[in-house]
Formats: sequence, structure tokens, C-alpha cells
Amino acid sequence: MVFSNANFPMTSDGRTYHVELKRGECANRVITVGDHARAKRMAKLLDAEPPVFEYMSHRNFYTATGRYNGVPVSIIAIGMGNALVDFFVREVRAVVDGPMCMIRFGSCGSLKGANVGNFIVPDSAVGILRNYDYFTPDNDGLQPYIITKPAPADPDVVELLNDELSKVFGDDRVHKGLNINADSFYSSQGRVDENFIDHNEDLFDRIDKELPNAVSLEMENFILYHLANCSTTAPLANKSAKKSISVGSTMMVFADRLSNEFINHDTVPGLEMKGGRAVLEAITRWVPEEQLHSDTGSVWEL
Ligand code: R1P
Ligand code: URA
Repeated sequence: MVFSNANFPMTSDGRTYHVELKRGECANRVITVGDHARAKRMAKLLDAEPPVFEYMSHRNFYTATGRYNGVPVSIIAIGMGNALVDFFVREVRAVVDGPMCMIRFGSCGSLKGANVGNFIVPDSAVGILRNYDYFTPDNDGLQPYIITKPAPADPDVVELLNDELSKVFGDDRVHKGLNINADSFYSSQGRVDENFIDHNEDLFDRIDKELPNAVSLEMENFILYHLANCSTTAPLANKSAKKSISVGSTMMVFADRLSNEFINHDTVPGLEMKGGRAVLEAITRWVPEEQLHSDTGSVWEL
């Protein structure tokens, strides 16, 4: 493939470098997940017409675009961690006209006793990042982990997710609160690994003190919320609004960090299908304030 621009590489037919979508292949409503299997399961919930468009990029970003109850929607599996969220958000934003809604449907560990199989709907997220400088000889005055300030989700999106998930699972299985986006599944989520020096033995105490309303630990939400809050109106036809991405997320609890229980993976497909349908219901209820990407020539055109 030939790319035209080192600043933001694109093919001559308008595909981005890593996610590899071009205009008309990604809808304004996007559900992003970590696991390809979750995305493929959810793609089965899309309408039969038009046929679902599927695309796997050379960097393993998997996209399924179609309609849910007639509303155009994309489901994109990106893998794990902050860097992949950055590729996803920037490259998708570059090829979609109009305001967007991005919802992450992930998995997480719970901190406040939300049981395995429950759902978290975070209204905000912080990052906990390993402080690499702390692990050098000259680390005076440094902490081993950096905690960022919170980034908010869109309150309307939080409300839609809460509403749809509560209808399916009941209020007592859907928990709100602050999410922690760690840059490791292990060290910055307070997991002990005797093969490495991590200085994370008192991380949970620090979280209790500094983040008393934290309910969950995962690896993508802070960066997703942060980028949505930093998004601009550049791709909009009508440049009246500042932020162009409405954002929210929900995660299934796979690990209860208090009781140390981990999910039985045989139960995951069923949970993902029920939860995935609720997320699709929520995202299709999102009301954009401006005109969306044209159907003409898109993969969701009827
Ligand atoms: C770690 O197992 C992965 O699971 C969670 C974390 O954020 C991390 O990506 O989310 P996903 O199940 O969506 O990948
Ligand atoms: N995903 C995470 O990032 N952490 C967990 O404990 C479970 C799922």
C-alpha cells in the first residue's frame, strides 16, 4: 500500500494506516471492545439488511458496521491498553463526518464488592500510570505510581447505559462510580508478581485514601474519555459545537479484587450477548445535535 502523508498516513483511497477504515465504513455510533470474539458475537445482533460489513486490518483492528433496529452502528475490537485507544479514536474520527458517540463495552476488576458478572457504568475515569523514573536509582521524592485527575463521561450516555443495563440485569447489578484506567493489568492494578519489582504493595491503600469512590480497574476508559473531551469540531459540516465525541462505557466484572474471585469463562458469551444488546439499545438512543455522516455510498446504505 502507498501512503500519502507522514503526519497522518492515508492510502490514496482514504484508508488510515492502522484501523484501515475509509469514509462510509464507520458509523457515527461506535461501540469499542477489547476482545475480537466479543465484537463478532455482537455483530450477530445487527440487522440482516444491509448485510454487515466486516473488516480486519493488518494491525488486528476488527470492524463490523451495519444497522441495529435501523440505526447505523459500528462495533470495533481494538485489543488492550491506552496506545490502541489512541489509534482507534484518532483514526476513526478522521473518517467520519458529524458528531460521534463512542461507547466502550469492556471487562474490569471490581474494588467495592460488585460481584463477578455485574456491570459498572463509570461516570468518570482516572489513569494510574507506572512512574518509570521511580524505578531508577535517582528517585527521591517520587511515587511509584502517578494518579491523573478525572476525565468525565458524557452524563447523557451514562444515563442511557444505566437505564438499558438496569432493565436487563436489575439496578442492584449495575454500579456507578469512578473507574481507574491502569497502564498494566498487573503492576498498576495492584497485582503482586514476584518476578518483578513493582512497589505496588500499598497501592490499594493509596486508592482507598485518594480515590474513595473508585469502583473498578481496567485499561482503556481514561484515555477514551480524555480524548473525547479533547476532540474538536474539525470534521463537522456545521462547526458550531466544540467537542465532537460523546463518550461513555460499561464493563462486565470479570475479577472481584476483594474476594479474589475470577469469572468462569464459560459464562462470558451469554453475558456479552445480553450486555451487548443493552449497549446497542443505549447507543441507538443517543441523540446527535448535528447532522450525521451521509448514508449515500456508505456500507450501511439501504
Ligand atoms: C485485560 O484483560 C483487558 O480486559 C479489559 C481491560 O481493560 C483490558 O483491555 O477490557 P476488555 O475485556 O475490553 O479487553
Ligand atoms: N480487566 C482488567 O483490566 N482487570 C481485571 O481485573 C479484569 C479485567
